[in-house]
Amino acid sequence: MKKITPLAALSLTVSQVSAHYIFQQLSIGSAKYAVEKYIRANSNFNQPVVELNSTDLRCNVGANGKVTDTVTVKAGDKFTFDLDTPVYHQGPVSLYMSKAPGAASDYDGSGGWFKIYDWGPSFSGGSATWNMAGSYSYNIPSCLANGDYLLRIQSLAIHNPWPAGIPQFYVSCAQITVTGGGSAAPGPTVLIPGAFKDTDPGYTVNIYTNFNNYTVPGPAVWSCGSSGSNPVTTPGATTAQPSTSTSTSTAKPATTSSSTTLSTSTRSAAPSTTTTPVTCVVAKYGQCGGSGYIGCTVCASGSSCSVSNAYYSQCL
Ligand SMILES: *[C@@H]1O[C@H](CO)[C@@H](O)[C@H](O)[C@H]1NC(C)=O
Ligand SMILES: *[C@@H]1O[C@H](CO)[C@@H](O)[C@H](O)[C@H]1NC(C)=O
Ligand SMILES: [Cu+2]
Repeated sequence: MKKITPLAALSLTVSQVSAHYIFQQLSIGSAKYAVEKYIRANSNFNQPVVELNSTDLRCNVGANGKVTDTVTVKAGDKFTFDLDTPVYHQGPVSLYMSKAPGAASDYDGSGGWFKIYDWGPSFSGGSATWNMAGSYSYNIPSCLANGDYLLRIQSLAIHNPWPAGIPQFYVSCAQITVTGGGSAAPGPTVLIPGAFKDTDPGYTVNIYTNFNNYTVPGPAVWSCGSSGSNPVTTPGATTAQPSTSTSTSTAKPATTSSSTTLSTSTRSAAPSTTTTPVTCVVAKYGQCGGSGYIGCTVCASGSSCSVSNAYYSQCL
């Protein structure tokens, strides 16, 4: 006879659900939708995901595409994620996107993810402040190719320093259809799980001791001014500064030199030289191939291009 899971254990779990927070409500422009409308509903209330190797890191526990509705957003337009309770754990908040091979509602998030923004810390007088808010707004990159995407927001809570504490990921995904965009190839992209490691300085850091600099985990931030295939720097420690570009640019391959990108970087992905590299190189863990991928396929030395699935090959 099968052993029955004690119900006591289950009810204990339920009663342990304490108030954390969750990104639960989406707005497009000034239109604010109902809670969980266009945002994938999760099954763990407002608790975090802590396992770095879990597919729950993509869109949260139980958020596997049962939301059938997808909202249309014009490239360049503003979106907002509202929380049930404002973020109150220190750590960066980041925005990611991943293009669905078909409908966003059918997509499991197994393809490549690129990052479009980080809210990192500001350091001043030996201490850091984080942008802990009840809502976070940004704009869909105006050069982004049309189609269905998952739009993912993540608060990485590092208030209980590793390894005694385990950083917590508060994540939600919205299902969007981008229209009026360009033809940029965003990158670098990463897989989730895989993008975050317990060796990342931004994961293991103790924010209470000698905390003077911070590198937000994950790939470099991509924007319409940065190439999808060259190493780019991360505007990590900037204040919230949504792109206000309204240019619905004409189709233009993302080969722009990174010389005009923001230089408020806290990351030194590549020495910033004044000369443009002759050949492209994808950093380790970056995307180097996959269906629809048109970026660089040369992996940094010490890594080689390995097929993860039909949509994604990664330098490993
Ligand atoms: C994830 O890591 C934990 C801890 O190392 C391990 O117990 C678990 O089996 C792993 N799960 C997967 C899906 O690899
Ligand atoms: C701070 O900078 C040092 C030197 O570049 C680096 O080794 C360290 O990983 C950084 N810390 C964080 C938390 O990013
Ligand atoms: Cu919490």
